[in-house]
Amino acid sequence: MKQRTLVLLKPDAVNRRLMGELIARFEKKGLKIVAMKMLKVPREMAERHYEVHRGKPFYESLIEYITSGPVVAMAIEGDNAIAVVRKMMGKTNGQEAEPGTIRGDYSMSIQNNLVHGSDSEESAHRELSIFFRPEEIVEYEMADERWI
Ligand code: 3AN
Repeated sequence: MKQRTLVLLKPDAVNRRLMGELIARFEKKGLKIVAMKMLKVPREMAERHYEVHRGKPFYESLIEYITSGPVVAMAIEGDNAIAVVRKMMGKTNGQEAEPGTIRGDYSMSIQNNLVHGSDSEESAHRELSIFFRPEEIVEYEMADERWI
């Protein structure tokens, strides 16, 4: 089933100069980037994005982290894209994430774990609408689509 998901390359990914490597992983997997922008997330937007975590002990620190520097937001499309991206990200805690996953290969932290990917269709829909206006999502066909 074709799905769209929101992926964020978080401030640690940008500051560690890992943007290109991480974007390349999603491209090489055969996923399709249909929107992409760099921005500094305003506090109000971060609070909306992380509203399910409000009240948790790590909430304030999470908001501080995600607003601490630029992020890259992407809408990524593909067959079962939500689960595929989550699998590529690995477990939340970088120390437990399997090698071969993004967090398993590049993160030692539970908070500074480089990427965000929506965890359900409902969150994907909600989160995409926080970061992108509908007209910012680009409909196009990849030349190699039938090989993927
Ligand atoms: P995931 O990003 O793996 O879906 P969530 O949705 O449970 O993880 O948590 C959202 C973000 O909150 C994580 N990416 C991480 O940055 C941060 N986080 C989650 N759990 C903790 C924790 N126990 N301590 C600090 N930060 C956390």
